[in-house]
Amino acid sequence: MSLLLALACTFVLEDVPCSTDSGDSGADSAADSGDSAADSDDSAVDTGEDTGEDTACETASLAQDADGDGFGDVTTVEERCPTEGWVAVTGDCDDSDADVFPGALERCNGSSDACDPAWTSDDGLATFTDATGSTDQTALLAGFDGAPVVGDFGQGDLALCGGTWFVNLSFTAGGEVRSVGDRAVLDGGGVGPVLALFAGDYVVSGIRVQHGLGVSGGGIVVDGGDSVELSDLEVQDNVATEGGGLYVQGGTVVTMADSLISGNVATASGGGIALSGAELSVTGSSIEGNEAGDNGGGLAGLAGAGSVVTLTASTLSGNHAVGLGAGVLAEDLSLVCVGDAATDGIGIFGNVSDTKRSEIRLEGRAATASGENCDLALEGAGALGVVSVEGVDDFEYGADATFLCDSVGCLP
Ligand SMILES: [Ca+2]
Ligand SMILES: [Ca+2]
Ligand SMILES: [Ca+2]
Repeated sequence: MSLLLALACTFVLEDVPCSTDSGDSGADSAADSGDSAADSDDSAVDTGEDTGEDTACETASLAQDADGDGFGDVTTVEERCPTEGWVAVTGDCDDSDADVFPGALERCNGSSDACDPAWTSDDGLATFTDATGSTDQTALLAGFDGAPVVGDFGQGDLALCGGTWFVNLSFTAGGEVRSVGDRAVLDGGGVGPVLALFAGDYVVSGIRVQHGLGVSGGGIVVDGGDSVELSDLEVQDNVATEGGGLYVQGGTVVTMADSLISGNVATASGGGIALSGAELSVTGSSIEGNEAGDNGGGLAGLAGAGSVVTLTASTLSGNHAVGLGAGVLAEDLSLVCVGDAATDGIGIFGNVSDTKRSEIRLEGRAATASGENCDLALEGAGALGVVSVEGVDDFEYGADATFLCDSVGCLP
């Protein structure tokens, strides 16, 4: 028996220190103090003295809980001594994420956080995550057409899963607004701007922005942000005085990629987009079918603060202005259009003005426009496209045009 006890003691050495061997007192010699593996010689000394209290722990069927959420990974179950990191309850479907376990808050992230076998999608959920963790916004953001939820967020990440959200949201310290899974629709409810971004860095992706209403910006307003990345957006059917779809001011640098700005209306200038003192780089996007009650059917760079717009591999077409600049009105704006000689329909063409024919209108001394392989008309089109320079002349260009214009005129 003593040999068995000694072996058991050695086996459980890590978990049940043999120093708790209270029964050994009196009989164990001084040589016993170390209780190391070399202790095996103790067997003879211990004979008849152990009381049995130093037997191995009471084992149980336990699973490893690597992330410490209290639920173990069922594939790790084994019969063993109770130890920190091992628990009796299984069911953790991701033992590397402490926010995923049976009964956990279901977040908009494209997987089941509650380890629910019946889970199919997160559609209809909204989750805001900041430094303090994730909170469910689903009920908070449940507005109605004509009565959108007006909400302010600090720094953080708003994830939206599927569905339509009637909201007028403001962010004041940077963050992310994104769609997960099926494209989420943010609808301004015809009441206010859908999304307003102030100060900080932002990433906005995957959402559709519609039915917003504003003065400077109907769909998305960017004012004073440090850097803003817009990608894979659909900005449609918004209305404002200036910048029906998007309005950027306050020195912000905005990049927009793979997006559609369509069907927006400005009662004054910039049917699709208006800028005042901002920089916008557009890549792989379409600005089409927007309307301006005054100038700049697709885009307007407004007077008063210098702006820069670069259109690369993008199309600004089919827009309509009642006044000047069917496609683009450039006041305090430097416009650059970089097209593609190998592809027809990359540039600024097919826009209509009720007042004066022009794809691009330069107004004032600060306006410039340049093009490189920029289509100002489609190949084989009957009419050329016009760059109209205030008080100077109209300059005509076709497909793949290269030009450089300022307040004095255009070259070549
Ligand atoms: Ca766990
Ligand atoms: Ca977990
Ligand atoms: Ca989820």
